[in-house]
Amino acid sequence: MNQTAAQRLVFAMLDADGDGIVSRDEYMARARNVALATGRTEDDPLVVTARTLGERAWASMDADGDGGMTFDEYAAWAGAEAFDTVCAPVLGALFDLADTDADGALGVSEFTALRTALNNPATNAEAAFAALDTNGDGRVGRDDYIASIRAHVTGEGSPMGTALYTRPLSYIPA
Ligand SMILES: [Ca+2]
Ligand SMILES: [Ca+2]
Ligand SMILES: [Ca+2]
Repeated sequence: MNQTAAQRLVFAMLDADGDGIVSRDEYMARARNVALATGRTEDDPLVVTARTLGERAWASMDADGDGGMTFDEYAAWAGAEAFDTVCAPVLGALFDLADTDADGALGVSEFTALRTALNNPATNAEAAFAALDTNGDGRVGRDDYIASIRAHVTGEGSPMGTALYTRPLSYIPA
């Protein structure tokens, strides 16, 4: 999968209502939805961190500040540097919300809760977990998770990214 195709899949996930624009509300709902899915309250320090990093990421992505991000705006922004400075901290913060025992790893149910809260079908999340859990110990580490998404968005190719973002043949839009 080339980088543009990979970015289109990520953009489609961010654009929850499918209108072709990622709104600020759609983006900020991500941290809120993960917090809800993991039973955390708004004043949980990890939730506050995720929200703060999300707001910072949004300010960086919505370059013209009109409250919406088109695919062209996203594609112009996305890349290795944006990932490392902006996306990786957000993904790490969301991972931490799902890591209820704070041991730096997620089991399949925690991972699926995280990714379904982020708009991925459960079957994709389970396939992504299997692709990432290469030693089969039933756990996925924080660094491996972030590195696999980085490989996807920078076009290096990521079995986990392909499993996570590609819609299954049976996918029927809601
Ligand atoms: Ca939208
Ligand atoms: Ca914009
Ligand atoms: Ca854990």
